[in-house]
Amino acid sequence: MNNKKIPWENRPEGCSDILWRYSKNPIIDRYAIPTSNSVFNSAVVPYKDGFAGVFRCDNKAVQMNIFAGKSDNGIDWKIEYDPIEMKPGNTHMIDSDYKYDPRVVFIEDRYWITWCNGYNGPTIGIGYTYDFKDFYQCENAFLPFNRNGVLFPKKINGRYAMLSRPSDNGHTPFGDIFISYSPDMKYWGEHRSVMKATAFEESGWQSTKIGAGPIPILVDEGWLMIYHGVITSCNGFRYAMGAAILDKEQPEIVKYRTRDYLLGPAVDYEMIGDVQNVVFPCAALHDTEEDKIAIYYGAADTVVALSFGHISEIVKFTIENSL
Ligand code: BMA
Repeated sequence: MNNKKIPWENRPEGCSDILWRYSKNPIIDRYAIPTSNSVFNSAVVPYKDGFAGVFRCDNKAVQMNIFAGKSDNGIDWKIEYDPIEMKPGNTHMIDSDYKYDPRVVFIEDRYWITWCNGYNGPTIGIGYTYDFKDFYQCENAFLPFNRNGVLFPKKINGRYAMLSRPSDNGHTPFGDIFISYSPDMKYWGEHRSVMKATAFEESGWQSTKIGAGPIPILVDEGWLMIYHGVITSCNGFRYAMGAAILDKEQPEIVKYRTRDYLLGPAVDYEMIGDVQNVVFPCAALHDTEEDKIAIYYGAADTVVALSFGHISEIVKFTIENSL
């Protein structure tokens, strides 16, 4: 990997929140490339001397696709003007009516990408790249309908592991997080339930549906998983983010899970946009030694924003405010 510092800004004076926003948010504008209507729900990783990413750019026909990008500092991004063209990976080329909400993770020798793939409805697409130039598309992980496929950064008990959220073909008024395992990134099974939406009176913000966000991070207490939770209000869905800690060896076991959200839509670019009141985390950069995390999230389905926190504080808060 690299020694590049992750983006960072100290907690503002007088703020006691566990996560705080970057003062120059949003970091990526909706018109970041000439064809885009919106750029949001995107994923970044350390790459060579800087960072690389896969970005969700909906075009002005509002067709959803994913685009590669590079950055020196993790904040200023140069996104390719053309969408990623996939070549066949571990199968012949399969249909993809649309691609959105990518996640990216380095495992063993390459960067794996998962996304919501349009194949007779949404399901989880899988691909890989070594260099963010050539991309290879593999078998879909699951049958439709499914969204929010998030890989763990290493094999667990010798198998790849992926979180996902079975859904419907529309805007899905339900949704729990499951885990599945694979020996080869092609065949997925041993599907287990991980975490459900909550009872409204226990924790309203995550009572309609939940979905994994960034790649889980290994900490002493287990896998730190940042996720989104949704409440149905008179005005429709509201997306906030929280954290959970999953067992290291058996991630289907939830050890702790926040009752309170860590960051909810509260500033203009999160509350106003193509879809109001959405914060949707898809990636995080972290520095364990410095105890820092930078979480990338889509705001109002329109732009990309950045928030910061200390890993130890998120873990402590999750344990002390657990459901
Ligand atoms: C989900 C997905 C996300 C989107 C969210 C809020 O179903 O489509 O891409 O951010 O809804 O609109």
